[in-house]
Amino acid sequence: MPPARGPLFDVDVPAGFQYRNDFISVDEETALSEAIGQVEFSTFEMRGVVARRRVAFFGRSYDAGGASTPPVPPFLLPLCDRLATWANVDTDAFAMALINEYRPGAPIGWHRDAPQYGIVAGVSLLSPCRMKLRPYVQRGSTPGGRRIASHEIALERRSAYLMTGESRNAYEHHIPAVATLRYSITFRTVRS
Ligand SMILES: O=C(O)CCC(=O)C(=O)O
Repeated sequence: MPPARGPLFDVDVPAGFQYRNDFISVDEETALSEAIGQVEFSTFEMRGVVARRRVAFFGRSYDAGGASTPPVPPFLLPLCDRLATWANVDTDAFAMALINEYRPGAPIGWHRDAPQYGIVAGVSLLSPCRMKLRPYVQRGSTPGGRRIASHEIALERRSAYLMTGESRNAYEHHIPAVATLRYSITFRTVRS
């Protein structure tokens, strides 16, 4: 049976996906981008390939290849707090944060977030992009070939999304190459 879907205004999204425009103000976007400008980014390998985006992990991260990660920096805490209120979890529950830096031409490939994580909350800075989603199937369990997206959502700059439930667990997502610099800030609850 195909996964259930939920309506979002006039956009069809998988159940459990929520989206809000203007989640942060222009001034907040400027302040966050300036602070991110001081962050040290690293390269990241996805399935053995060095990604074109760069990353900065904080808190209880399972993606840093065993390297210890610094605590979530103070400049991210008000945003974490606001997203936690929206997600209806304690701020402390968002124990992991990731900043992705997408320079022009950088995408993020199809993936489902690591199973150690629960809810994913993300904010987009500086540049819009499109997020594509499709039902997740175990790699190698279906014949090869191109699988198309079942959903496509415009993520405006200063917007936020929440991925929970079906959209988080039964779907994978991908962002095609961006045209201009984009940062995303994502927080994840961590399963103990
Ligand atoms: O840039 C985004 O909003 C998506 C980030 C993402 O999918 C990830 O970090 O796993």
